[in-house]
Amino acid sequence: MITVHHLNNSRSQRILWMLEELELDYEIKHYQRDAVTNLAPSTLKLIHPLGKSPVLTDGDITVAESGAIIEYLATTYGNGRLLPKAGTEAQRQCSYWLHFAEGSLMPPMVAKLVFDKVRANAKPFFVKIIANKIADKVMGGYFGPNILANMQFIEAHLGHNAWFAGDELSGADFQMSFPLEAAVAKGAAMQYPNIGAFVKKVHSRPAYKKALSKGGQYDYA
Ligand SMILES: N[C@@H](CCC(=O)N[C@@H](CS)C(=O)NCC(=O)O)C(=O)O
Repeated sequence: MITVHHLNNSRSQRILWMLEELELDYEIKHYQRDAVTNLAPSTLKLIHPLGKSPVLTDGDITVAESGAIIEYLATTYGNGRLLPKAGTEAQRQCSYWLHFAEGSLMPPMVAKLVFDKVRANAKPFFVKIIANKIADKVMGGYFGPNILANMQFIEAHLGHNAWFAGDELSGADFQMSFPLEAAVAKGAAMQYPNIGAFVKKVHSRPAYKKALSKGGQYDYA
C-alpha cells in the first residue's frame, strides 16, 4: 500500500494531487507542524532521517524529495502517463521543470520568507533597523532579482505552453504547482496573469479538489 507522510500546509499536497490524477489507492499519514516553529514533528524522522515532507512509503520502499516521488509514481504506476516519452522535447521540458522547481525557484523564495520573518520579529527598534538594512541588501542584491527573473521566465513559458512540458499534463506540473500557488497566494497573479491562470486551471481539476479534501489544511488553494 502506498502511504503519503503528509505535513499540513506543505509541498506534500502536490503528491496527493498526482495520486488522485493516477486514480491510485493510497493512505495518508497526517503530521502537524509545530504551532510556534512551523517545523515538522520529530516522528517524521522515523520515516526518513531528514524528517521533511513529502515522504512516500510503498511496501519496503521509502522515497523522499518531491521530484523523486513524482518520478517514482510515474515510472511505477503511470503506464506511460505523466512522464513524456524519452528523447522527446516534452520529456526534456518535463525534466527541466521538475529540477527547476526545487533547484532554482524555491531557494530564493524560501530566503525571502526567512528575511520577511527576520524583519517582522526583530526587536528592539535599533535591532530592527539593522535587520531591515541587512535584509534589504541581501534581497535587493541577490534573491530579489533572482525571484523576478524566475517569475518572468515562467510567465513567458506559460504564455505559449498549456502545461509545463507542452500540451499534456506531466510530472512537471505537480512539481511547479506548489511554488506558484504560494506566489499567487501572495498576489502574484496581478503581475503574472499566465501564472495566475495556470494555478486556477490546476485548482479546477476534479483530482486536485479530491486531493485537497483529503489532505486537510492547505493555505495556498
Ligand atoms: N526539496 C524537498 C523539500 C522538503 C521540505 O522542505 N518540506 C517542508 C514542507 S513544505 C518541510 O518538511 N518542512 C518542515 C521542516 O523543515 O521541519 C522536497 O521537495 O521534497
